[in-house]
Amino acid sequence: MDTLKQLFFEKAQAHAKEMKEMLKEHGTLQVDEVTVDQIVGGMRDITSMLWEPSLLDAEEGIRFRGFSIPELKEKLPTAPNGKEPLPEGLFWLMLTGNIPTEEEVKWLTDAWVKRSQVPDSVFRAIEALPVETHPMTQFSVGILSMQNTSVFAERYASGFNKSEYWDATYEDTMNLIARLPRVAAYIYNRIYRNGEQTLPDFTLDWGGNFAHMLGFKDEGFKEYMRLFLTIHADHEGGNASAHTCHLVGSTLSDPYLSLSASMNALAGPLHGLANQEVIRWIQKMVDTLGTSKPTHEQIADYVKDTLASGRVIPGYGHAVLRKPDPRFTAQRAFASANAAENDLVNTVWKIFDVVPPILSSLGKVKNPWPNVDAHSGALLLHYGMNEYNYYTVIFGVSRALGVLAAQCWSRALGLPLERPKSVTTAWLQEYIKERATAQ
Ligand code: CMX
Repeated sequence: MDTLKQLFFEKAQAHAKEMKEMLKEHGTLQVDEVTVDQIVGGMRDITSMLWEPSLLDAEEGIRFRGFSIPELKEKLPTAPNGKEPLPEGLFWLMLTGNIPTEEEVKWLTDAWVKRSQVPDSVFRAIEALPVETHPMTQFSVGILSMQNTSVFAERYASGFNKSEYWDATYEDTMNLIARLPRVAAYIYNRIYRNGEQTLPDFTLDWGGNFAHMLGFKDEGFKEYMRLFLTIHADHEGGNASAHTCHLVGSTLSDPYLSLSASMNALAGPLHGLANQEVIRWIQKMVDTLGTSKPTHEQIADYVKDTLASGRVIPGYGHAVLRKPDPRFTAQRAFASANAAENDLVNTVWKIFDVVPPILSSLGKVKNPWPNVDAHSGALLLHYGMNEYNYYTVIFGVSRALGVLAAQCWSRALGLPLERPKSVTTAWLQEYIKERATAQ
């Protein structure tokens, strides 16, 4: 058994024992209540799901196994001469709860290199799609087309013991994560580089090699990619991409089926697609105003026009957060150090000055602050990646780390099929009537 698998197995076994005892003693303890608003309003804030890799606090933002983003930046290993955390380190942390050493991260980089061979049939499946198909659709198809290599599906078909589900899930997770950068880069080069592929450089780390395969030589871009792939990896379990992976996986669909579904959720404009929408929206503003340096007043007028036309301001608002997203703040700090002169970056910062008071003045927006998607596009563009339809794919490569680490835990803890209760409006009306008569 490899080092990471052994460590995960030991942690998971101890955890499963504790969980069993907790359920035996406290299984009936009430944790939450549900209102009519929550049933109709997208199940906001209902505590009803187990998710080990990370936990979100509305005021403070995300913590991965207890560590905030600034703490991760301090504690996780970096590339040689680099300053940004390596996503390998975050995956190790999410899976085991331990901050890895440099040697452990190096081991993981090498393990992913060894597993990174992508079957040719995957490229053929992608090539069968019209080239103008959205990159997220191509990505989802690429992931799905690897499902025939699922260790979980193969072992399930031959009838394996449920105590071994975690093992096959771990194998699929490691293989999938190892292959994703190549699949994602293939799609980028297919669509935007006339099919000219850059082959992997196996001397690089996972994120650095992804940047390399996308055709970017700049060390700054590689560093940004490491930061990007770390901070987008997980945001507890209730967000649409994580929840989708969890739900699909709960039917014992294997990690390929689950991740492909998760990517389809990430591809929605209220979720991951917002990073492309932010840049589309800013570029339209810049084109309309005829300047790459809009003033605060010009931005405010443009924001009001967008709202008046019944559209949202992309990159702002959040279903859970109630403060500026620390993932936005981390990218702002990176931009201050590396791209402070860039017009687009400066426009993103001016939008940050302008949008929150306007959204607050509407009186209905619960969180007027920027989310993770408000800043990423400006930095990608700074390094020359101007194909904004592709941005969500990079988010997806990162998100795989969190949702698949969570799937390993779900199978190790033997979590059951997810099946919440739904009701009809007539049922709610009847319930309200009954409660009124009872009072
Ligand atoms: N611009 C304009 N209006 C907004 C808004 C925004 N950025 N954010 C929220 N609102 C509106 C909602 O549309 C809703 O209006 P109605 O009552 O007329 O339907 C009202 O304010 C209340 O919404 P909320 O409770 O504050 O927010 P939700 O939990 O319903 O939605 C989110 C959260 C992210 C979908 C929403 O803020 C939004 O649409 N933001 C823009 C898209 C975006 O940036 N998404 C990325 C989120 C991060 C990610 O998942 O990647």
